[in-house]
Amino acid sequence: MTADLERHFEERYGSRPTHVVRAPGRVNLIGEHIDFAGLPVLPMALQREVRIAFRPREDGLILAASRDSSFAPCHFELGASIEPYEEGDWGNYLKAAAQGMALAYGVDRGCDALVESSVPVAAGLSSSSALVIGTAVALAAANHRTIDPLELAARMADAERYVGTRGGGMDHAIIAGARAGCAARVDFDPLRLEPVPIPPDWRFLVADSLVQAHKSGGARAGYNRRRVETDRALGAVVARLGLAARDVRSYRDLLERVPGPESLAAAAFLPADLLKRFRHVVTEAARVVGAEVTLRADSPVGFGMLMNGSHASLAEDYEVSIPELDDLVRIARDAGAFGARVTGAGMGGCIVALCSAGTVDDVRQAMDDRYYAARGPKAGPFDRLFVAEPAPGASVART
Ligand code: NG1
Repeated sequence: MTADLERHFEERYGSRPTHVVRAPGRVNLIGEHIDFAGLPVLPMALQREVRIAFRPREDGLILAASRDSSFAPCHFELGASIEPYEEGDWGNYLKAAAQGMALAYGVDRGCDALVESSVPVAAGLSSSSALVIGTAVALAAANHRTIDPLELAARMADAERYVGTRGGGMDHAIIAGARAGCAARVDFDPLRLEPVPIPPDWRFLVADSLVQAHKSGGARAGYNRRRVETDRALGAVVARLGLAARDVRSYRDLLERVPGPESLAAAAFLPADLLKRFRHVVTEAARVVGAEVTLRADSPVGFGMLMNGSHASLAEDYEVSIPELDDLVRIARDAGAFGARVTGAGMGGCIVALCSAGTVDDVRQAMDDRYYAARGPKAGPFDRLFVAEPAPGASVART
């Protein structure tokens, strides 16, 4: 695969690349829409990855192309204030990273780059953040900078907001800092990563609904609106409890002072839609705590129940599921999965189902028969349905 990428690079730019970066996609096992609330989450990096072959330039230009011809080649000048392309243009993720690297580290040397990716786009597997982290790692190497992965992750979480999404920091953290064979509990402010090994018999099956949720386009408004509602709910409850807003800036601050059940009781006055958002965040935070315990205890039954609870909350309270995702979740559970849930931002994209080595083939078959067969050959079977392998974080190698 990499040899192929290097050959295409040479055809396009006339000489060999000097480096290849890989940056994995991620599947979030549990802890959805709470990273931006400052609460811990439990994602895992994937074997599906973005690869960038590049060669540093003497000037500050970035020339980039993708092996996927639906993404047009682009070029721009590195700098602290880069004019964005139109909304939805993939080049904005490159610009986000480039501007972030210029602002944070003063990098001024660009590169010629060729990108390829096996992470499905707009599927909740973080293809966008993999591209951002991958670009940042390339620019760091091109400028002879060694940057701590978690520091880079924190900077790039801020940098990706360039595309207009008010996202959290989960994706960048796991993409930059994952350890092979492990999921990780990600804590925020300050960003920390605690690897948690995946027991040998656990299989996380990822299934794409084939409904795309473009966060640089349509799904952005839905994501941001929920975030605003979630913040408003917090502000109202903090005021109701007579707490000082300057002391309680996040759900994490609140839950450190007022435990979940009491916070929920105090939120009963909220209008229905805000109460739902509030309840999702508070209950999901508790599920993440339980999930880490069940993962460490090798209890897939317990973990699966928490995944099911997470899906119900995302569907009913956070309202980011869609009928296709609910179908996939139901099929997985009927076929013997311990639990299943929408993963990532939702409104399209993928589900993740926890199976054992013994049941994973049955679950996969059931999804093929009951979901994909009716939808025709829109995507190869490998593309839409695969077992996630816990991969290491982003890296760069000389060619
Ligand atoms: P995806 O699934 O990649 O769209 C988004 C946010 C995460 C997190 C999840 C929901 C970005 C880059 N990613 O991820 O921070 O909030 O939604 O849990 O904004």
